[in-house]
Amino acid sequence: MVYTSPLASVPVTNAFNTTRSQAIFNAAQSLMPGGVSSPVRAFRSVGGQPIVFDRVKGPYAWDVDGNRFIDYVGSWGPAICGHAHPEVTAALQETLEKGTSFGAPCELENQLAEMVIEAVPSVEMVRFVNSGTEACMAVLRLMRAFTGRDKVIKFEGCYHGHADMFLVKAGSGVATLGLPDSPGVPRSTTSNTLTAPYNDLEAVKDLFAENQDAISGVILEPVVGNAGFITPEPGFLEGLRELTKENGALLVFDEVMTGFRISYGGAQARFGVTPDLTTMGKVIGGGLPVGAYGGRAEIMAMVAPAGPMYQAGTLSGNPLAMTAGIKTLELLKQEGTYERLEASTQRLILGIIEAAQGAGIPITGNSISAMFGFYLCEGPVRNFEEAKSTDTEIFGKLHRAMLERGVYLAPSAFEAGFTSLAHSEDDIDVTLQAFKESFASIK
Ligand code: HOZ
Repeated sequence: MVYTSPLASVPVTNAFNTTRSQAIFNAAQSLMPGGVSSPVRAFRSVGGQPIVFDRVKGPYAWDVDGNRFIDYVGSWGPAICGHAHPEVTAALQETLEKGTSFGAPCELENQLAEMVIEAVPSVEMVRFVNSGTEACMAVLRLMRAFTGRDKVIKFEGCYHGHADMFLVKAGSGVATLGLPDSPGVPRSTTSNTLTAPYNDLEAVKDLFAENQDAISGVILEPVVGNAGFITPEPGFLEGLRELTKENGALLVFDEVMTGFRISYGGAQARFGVTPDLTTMGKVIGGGLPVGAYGGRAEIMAMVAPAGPMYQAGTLSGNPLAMTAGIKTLELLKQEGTYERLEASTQRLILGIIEAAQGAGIPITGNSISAMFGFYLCEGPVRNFEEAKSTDTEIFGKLHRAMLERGVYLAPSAFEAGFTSLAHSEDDIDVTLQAFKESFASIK
C-alpha cells in the first residue's frame, strides 16, 4: 500500500488555523495507536487535536499550517541549546558523511564518555544506550545484579520509562491519562516494586524496616519532572543517601530530565548529593535518541563484557548521537550558561504566577535552572497526591488559549516545562503577555 498524504486538497493559510494538522492527525488514527508514537503528545488530557509539527529552530516550532509557536517542550528536554542549533547541525552533517551507525567502537564514544565522567560526580564509567527507558531498565538490572536483591523502591509520580517494574504509580503519560498500572505487566514483576510518596523519608524508612536485606536500592528523579514539577525538600536527598548506605542498598538518580539541565553536573552537582548510579538521556543526545547509565567503577564492572550482567544494543554509541551530544555539552560548558537559564526561567515562572493571580486563579509554581512547572491549585505541592489537586480542566483551557496565542506548552498538567538558551527576553515577554490574556479569557 502506498501512503497518500491527506493534505493534497488542503490549502495553506496564514491565520491561526489547524486544518492541515487535523487532516494529518485524522489520517494517523488508523495508522498508529491513538495516531501517535508516544501517548502524551496526543493531547488527550487537554482536549482538542494535537498540532502536527513541520519544523523547529531555536525556541520556535512551526506547524504544518504555518503557525509559529514559542516552544516550552523542547522535544521533552533535549533542546536546551535551542532546536537545530547551527553548530550541532553542522557537526552532524560532517559526521553523516562518514556513516550513520557502525555497530563497532568509535572514538566519539570515548569523547562523550570523558565529558560525562568529568561533569557528573557519581559517574566513573558509563554505558551508552538509546533512550532514557533503556537506561533505567538496565540500571534496574544492575542494581539487582550488584546487590543480589530483587526489590526496588520508587516514588509515586516518578517516571523511569516504561519497563515492567517501573509501571507502578508512574508519572508522565500514565499520570496524564490517569491510567491504572498497565495491563500486560506480570504481577510477579511488580511485586518487587515498592512505592513511597515523594519527599517522605519516614515512608522509605518503614519500607526498609519491613523488607530487611531485600531492597536493592532506591531510584528517583532528584527533581520530579514527570508529575508536573516537584522539588526535593531540604534534607530529602541527603536522607535517602544515608538510609541507602545504612541498609546496604544503592541510591540511583534518574537524571534523564535533570542531567545537564539543572546544572552542568545535573541535580547531584546542584544539591551536593552523590548517588551510586545515574541514568541520563535527552540533553546528552542533543536531539538524537540517546540514553546512558553510569556510576561507581566497581558497580559498572558488573556490566558485560567486563562482567556478567548482560545488556546490549545495535545502535548504542552510534556516531550521530555521540556527535550531537558532544557538541551540545560543549555549548553548555560555556561561561554563564546556567546563570542565564536560571534567570530567564525564574522570570518566566514568576510572571506566570503573577498572571494567574491577576485573574484570581489559584496557582503554585517553581523553577530550577531551565526547568519549571506550575499547578493550578493552592500550594505547596510536595508529592504526587498533592499534585493531583491541580485543576486539569482549567489547565486544558489554558493550554488551548496559549496555543491560539502562539505558545506551545506540554499538553499535560503533569509534565515539567523546559526553556533553552535560545529563548530570548523578548520571547519570555511575549509568552507572559499570552499567559495574561489566556488566564483572563478562561477564568
Ligand atoms: N515521556 C515523555 C514525557 N515525559 C514523552 C511524551 C510524548 O512524547 O508523548
